[in-house]
Amino acid sequence: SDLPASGRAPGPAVPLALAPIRSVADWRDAILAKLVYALGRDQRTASDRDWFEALALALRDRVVAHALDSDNLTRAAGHKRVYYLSLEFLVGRLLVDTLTNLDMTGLTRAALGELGADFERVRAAEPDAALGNGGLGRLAACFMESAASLAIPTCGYGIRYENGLFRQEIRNGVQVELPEDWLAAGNPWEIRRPERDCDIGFGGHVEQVGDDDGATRCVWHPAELVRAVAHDTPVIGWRARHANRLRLWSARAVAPLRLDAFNAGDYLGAVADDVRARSVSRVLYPSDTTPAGQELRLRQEYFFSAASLHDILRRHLAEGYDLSRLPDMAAIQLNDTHPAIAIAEMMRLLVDRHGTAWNEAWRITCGCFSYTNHTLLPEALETWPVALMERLLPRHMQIIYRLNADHLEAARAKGAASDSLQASLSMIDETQGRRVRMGTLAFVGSHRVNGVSALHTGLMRETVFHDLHVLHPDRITNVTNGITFRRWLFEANPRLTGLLVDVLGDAVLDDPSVLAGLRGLAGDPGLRARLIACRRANKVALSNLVGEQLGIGLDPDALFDVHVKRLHEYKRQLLNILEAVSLWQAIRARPAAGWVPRVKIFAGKAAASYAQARLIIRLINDVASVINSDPVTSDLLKVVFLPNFNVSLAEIIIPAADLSEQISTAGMEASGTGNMKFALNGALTIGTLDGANIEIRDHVRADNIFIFGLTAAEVAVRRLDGWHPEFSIVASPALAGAIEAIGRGTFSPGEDTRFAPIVDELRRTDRFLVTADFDSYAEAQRRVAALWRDRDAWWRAAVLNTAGMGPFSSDRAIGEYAEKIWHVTGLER
Ligand code: H53
Repeated sequence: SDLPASGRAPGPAVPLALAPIRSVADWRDAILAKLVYALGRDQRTASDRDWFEALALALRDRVVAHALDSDNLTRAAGHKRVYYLSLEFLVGRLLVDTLTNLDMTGLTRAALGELGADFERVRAAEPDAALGNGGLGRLAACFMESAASLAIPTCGYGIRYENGLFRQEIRNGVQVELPEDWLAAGNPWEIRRPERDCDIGFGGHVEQVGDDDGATRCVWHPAELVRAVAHDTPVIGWRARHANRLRLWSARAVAPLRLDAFNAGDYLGAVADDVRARSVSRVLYPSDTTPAGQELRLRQEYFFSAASLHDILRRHLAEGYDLSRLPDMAAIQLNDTHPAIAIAEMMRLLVDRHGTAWNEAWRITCGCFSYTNHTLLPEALETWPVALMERLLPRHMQIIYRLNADHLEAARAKGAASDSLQASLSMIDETQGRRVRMGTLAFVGSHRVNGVSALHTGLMRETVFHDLHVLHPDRITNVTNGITFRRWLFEANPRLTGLLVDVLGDAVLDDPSVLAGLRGLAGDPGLRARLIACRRANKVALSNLVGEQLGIGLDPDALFDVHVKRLHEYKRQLLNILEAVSLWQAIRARPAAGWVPRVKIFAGKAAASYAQARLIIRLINDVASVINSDPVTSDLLKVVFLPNFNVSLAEIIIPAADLSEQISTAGMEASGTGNMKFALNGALTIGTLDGANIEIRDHVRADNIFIFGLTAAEVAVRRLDGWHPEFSIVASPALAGAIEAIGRGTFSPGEDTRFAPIVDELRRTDRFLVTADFDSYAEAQRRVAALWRDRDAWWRAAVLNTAGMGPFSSDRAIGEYAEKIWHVTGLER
C-alpha cells in the first residue's frame, strides 16, 4: 500500500536492489552484513541471539520484497482483499516457518556453519510470539499462513501486546505466572509504519446534527484519544507464492510527554497519559473461553477494531474506489465476537464521517462483514453492560439501538412478534441488567456466520442462535477448522515428512489429498518399520527434554499418552488424571499382570483467576510425584507435567505422541485443532464425539480411533434430567477408589483437604460429567493397551490416521472461506 493508485509499479517481481542468493557464500555474506552493519556486532563474539537477529533481518528483506510485489499485483489487478480481525494471533516462532516457505533451510544451515554459528541454537534463540491463549489464536496464525500460501490477498489485524500469554513455572506443583517479555530484545520481523498511525477516541458526547432517530449524521466528540501505532510483520506463503501482512497495533498517548509538568519536576504526572494509553496494548487477557468482562478489554476490542477499519477505508479510498464498492473490494472476517464492535464503527464511519445514507451504509456493512463463532459456552458469549458502552462509546450505543430497532421490526414483519421472541432476538439482553449481546450484533451485521465443525454448527442452529437462524436460514454455514501442514508436519516432524516424500513423492508437499495414497500401504512392513524408527527418534528427543527439564527418565518404548491444551474443566484433564490414579492402583494390586508401559504427558496453562483449573494442575503434579517415585510401578507408569506449554513446545511434543487425548464433554469443544495436529502426525486419538473429533473419525475411519462416552445429545438429556454423580461413583469401584485416594490425601500427605474442591465437585455437581464418562473412558484405555500390544495393528491404524488427515489442512478451510464467505480467489501471476 505504498505505491500510487496508478497501478503496478514497473520493474521485476523482486526489486533488483536485493541481490539474488545464488550460493551459500552469497547468503553467508548477506547474514554477516546484517550482523555487522544493522546490529553493530562482531562475528567473533556474536551470541546465538545476535545470529538469530541477523538471519531474521536478512530473511525479512526477502519476505518484504515479496510482500511489496504481492501488494502491487493486488492493486493492479483490482483484486478483492480479506481482512482478518482477531484479538489473538498465536504465531510462535517465525524463523523456520519463513525458511521453509522460502526453501532456504539447507542453505541457511550451511551459511551459519561457515560463520561458526549453530543452526539449532540460533533457532532456539527466537522467543515465541504468544499473542494468544489457545485454539482461537493459533487458528488465526494457521489461517494467515494458508491465505498467503493460496495467494489470497489478506491483512491480519490485531494487537501488539507488550506482554503476551504469561510464562508458566511449576513450583511445588503450583502454577506460577510470570510476565512474558518477548519484545525485550526487539523484534526483527516487524516494521514500524508511522504513516499508518491513527487516533482512536473514547468517551465524550455526541452532537446531534440531523433528526433524533440516530440514523442521521452525528458528530462524536470523544473525551480521550489514544494513538494506534502500526507494526507490520510480513507473512510468506508456501513456496514463496505470495506474501501478506499481519498489522498489529500498539497504543500510546497522542502527546506522550507533558513537558510543562516534567519541567516542574512532576516526572510521573508528565507521562501519566502515556502510561494510561499504553495499558490498552499492555497485556493479552488470560481468559480463553470466558471473557474477562473488564473495561480495559472492551477498550482493547474497540481500539484495534477502529484502527483496522480506519486503515481499510483509507486504503479503499486511496485506491480510488467509491465507498459503495467496498463489499466488492473488502471481506472483513470477525474472529469471534471480540471485534464485533467493528460493525457499529463501520456504520459510524459511513454515516457520520462520509455522509452515506443509513440504509446504504447498512448494505455496505453487511456486505463486508462475516463472523466466526468459536464457542457456545454461555459464559463465553460476550455481553457488555449498556451503561459501560454508553460511557465509553456513546455514539456506538446509539447506532446499536437503531440497528436493533430495525432488526426487531424486520423480525416482527416476518412473524417473530411475540414478546419472548423479540426479547430473545434483541441485541439488548434485559435479563441480568441491560447488556449488549455482541454475538447478536455480529450475527445481524454479517452476511455469513460460521461455526468451526459440523457438530458445532449444528448446535449453533439448534441452540444459541436458533431464533436468529429461523429469521435468517441461509446465514449460518460451517467451515471446519484446519491446521497448516507446513508448521505442523513439515517443520515439526521433518523425519515423517521425509518418509512421506520418499513414499508418496514431492506432490505430498503441495497437495494434502496425496496423503490418502498411504491407505494402500497401511500393511506394508517396510513403511511400518520406517515409521516406527521415526516415531522413536521423536520420542527420544522428547524424553531428553523431559530429562533436562524435570529430571525424569522416560522409556521411549513406552506408550506416550499425551494431553496438551489449555487447562479447562470442560477439556477434562481431570478425567485423565483420575484414570491414571486408578491405573496406578490397579498396577500396584497386580504388578505382574502384563501391563503396557505408559507415560502420561500433560501440559497446559490455566487462567490465573481460574482456581479450579489451577488446582487440577496441582493435582496432576502431585499425582506425578507420588507415582514417579513408586518403585512398584516405576517401569510401567510415569506421569509428566511439562511447564510452559506454547507453540514451540507443541512442535516437539506432538510428533512424539502415540496417543492423543481429546476427551472434552461432548458438545463443549467447538472444534479443537490439537486433535488434528496429533492425528496428522500418526497418533491415535482417544476421544469423545465432540467438535472435529467426529469428522476425524469419519476420515480416519471408526476402527482407527478410540471413541467413548456420552454424545452431545445424551449430555443434554442428562443435564435436563438433573445429574447425580453419586450413582456413577457407586457403580464404579475403580472411580470410587481413585476419588477416595485423592480425598484421603494420598497425593497431598499431611494436607488431606488440599483437593477437597475437586472431590466435592465430582461428588456433588460434576458439571462436566467426568464421573458419567469414567467407565467408558477406562474401557477405551484398555482397548488402547490391547491394540498397542498388537504392534502391526497399531501401526496400521497410525498410517491410516495420517492418510485420512488431508481434509484438515487449513488450506482447505481457507479455500472454503474464500469461496463461500469472502467471494475471493487467489491472485493469478
Ligand atoms: O477456538 C478454537 C476451537 C476450540 C475453541 C477455541 C476458542 C478459544 O481458543 C477462545 C475463545 C473461544 O470462544 C473459542 O475452544 O474448540 O478449536 C478455534 O476455533
